[in-house]
Amino acid sequence: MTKQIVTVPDIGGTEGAEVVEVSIAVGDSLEQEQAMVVLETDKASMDVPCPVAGRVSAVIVKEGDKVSEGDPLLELDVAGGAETADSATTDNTNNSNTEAAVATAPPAAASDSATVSSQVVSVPDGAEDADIIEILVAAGDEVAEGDSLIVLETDKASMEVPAPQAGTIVSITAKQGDKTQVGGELLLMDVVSAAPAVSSATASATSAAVPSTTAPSTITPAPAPSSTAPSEATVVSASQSQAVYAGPAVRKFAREMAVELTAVVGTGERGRITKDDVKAYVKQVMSGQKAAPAGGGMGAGIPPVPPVDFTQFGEIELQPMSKIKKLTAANMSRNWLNIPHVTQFDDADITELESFRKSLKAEAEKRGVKLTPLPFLLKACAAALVAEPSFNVSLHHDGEHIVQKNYVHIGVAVDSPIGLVVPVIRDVDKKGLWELAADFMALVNKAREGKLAPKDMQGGCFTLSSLGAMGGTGFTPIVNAPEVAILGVSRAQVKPVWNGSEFAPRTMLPLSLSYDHRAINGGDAGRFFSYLNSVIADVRRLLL
Ligand code: CAO
Repeated sequence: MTKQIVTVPDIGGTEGAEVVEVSIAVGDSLEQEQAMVVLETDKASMDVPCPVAGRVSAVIVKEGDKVSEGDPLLELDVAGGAETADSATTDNTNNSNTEAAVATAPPAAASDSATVSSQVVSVPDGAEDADIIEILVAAGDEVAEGDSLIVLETDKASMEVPAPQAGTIVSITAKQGDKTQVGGELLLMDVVSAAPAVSSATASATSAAVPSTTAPSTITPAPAPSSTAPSEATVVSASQSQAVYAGPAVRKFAREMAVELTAVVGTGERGRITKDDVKAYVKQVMSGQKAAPAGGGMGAGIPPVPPVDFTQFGEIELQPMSKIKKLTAANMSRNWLNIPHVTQFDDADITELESFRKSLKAEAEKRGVKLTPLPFLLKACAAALVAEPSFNVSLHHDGEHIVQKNYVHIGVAVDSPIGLVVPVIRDVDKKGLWELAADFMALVNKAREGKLAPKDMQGGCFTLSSLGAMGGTGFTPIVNAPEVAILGVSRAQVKPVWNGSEFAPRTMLPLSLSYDHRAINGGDAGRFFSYLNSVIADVRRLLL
């Protein structure tokens, strides 16, 4: 048994590749070619396979480390005299680097006179039969050495073909959607080189498997993976779903932006995620159209619902979503994902309230207002918010404070032709029933005519959402952040209620109170709800 250090293989001359995944641990028995570590440069991700079978005795690198060719990755106990599959191990006993053949490759001939020559960039070794999925340059473009030219994709991985030298693109032979062939021409470029033959830059970008004996006018740049890595850049890491299709540069960009790629919808071919898709996702999160995950980063780890081609099941038509609908969808998911909801249910006895309301109907008509149960409920909620101020708060964005409000503005969810809107009635605690009914009617009319101004929908402390006119026995409303609670109202029904000696017919109103459990605890909610119910059951209490 000998100890061997496994080092970073030839990675196309890249310095400081990032260790993005370490998939082995001390004590693991590794097969030859088994993936151990995933490295990522700005051009490609690659699995580093184990060059020889053995047992891991030490893991030298950790995720996030930056490594270059020859740096130690791990130490292996190898059965005596085992031959390494390639140059990626160093015998610990004599520390001789078996990559000498690569390291000592003859330097390119120097030349004093710079010449411009046309160079063909061909399909990299090992990238045959890949799809050409993106052409990143056009004729006339100037590129620097290492700039990505073309993106290829096999069924396992995608890779970017880098420019082997700085130069100007002359023509593009490759076509998006084509399949690559062994040594097939991708594009032609003019390069300025110190020598007409393959330059040292080319030599460093050429892997050991692509010797510098390649015809001088043809450059076959190795995509970042070396001959010791699989022939394609493996872009699927353990932390990101196998279903994610994205190039290495996009993955790197996504990591920099803390975006979990599983949450991004790809618009490229076969759902491939492009940099623009990541940017669009970030934009949506920043503008509040998409839920920012609770953890603060972009990646909530919640996989998106995969797109479905509904035409395979029958005829469909695509209808555009209104702006309000899109905004509601974004706000609902933001609130649903960010707020730990609790919903409590109760039935309020509105028998007396209903007879009082009916007794006021004639007067309401005279005043030109419609008196539904809602203005009464608004008044009762305002009283409960005053009695239980723990509900009249918002969580401060610094995470250190609670904002206690000394005003009582209440929003009412209105189902309008353009979508769900929530106009806010101000100072509900200070207004009488008639004034509230009139304010409410005015706002509902404005909402239905699509005339609400942004200020009409701002500043709410609490929301009332009534589906009472439509039916239903209960629902769980979603808290309308930054508020911390919402009351759902369902359809009142006459029910037999035990009064201690007999069942009496009572009009019972089903209520559901959802609250943000970060701001409100169960005790507060219990007190708020029972006070609310007591006021609804006997509106004379509003005078107390
Ligand atoms: N139980 C029984 N009847 C009720 C009732 C209840 N809980 N609430 C209202 N009614 C009655 C009213 O009294 C009225 O009958 P009368 O004309 O005989 O008095 C009738 O139902 C129609 O009421 P309305 O709809 O005109 O008025 P409203 O005050 O109840 O509601 C509004 C107004 C704007 C809140 C409502 O129309 C609406 O848009 N609700 C949708 C809310 C919503 O979509 N919420 C989102 C759900 S998920 O969070």
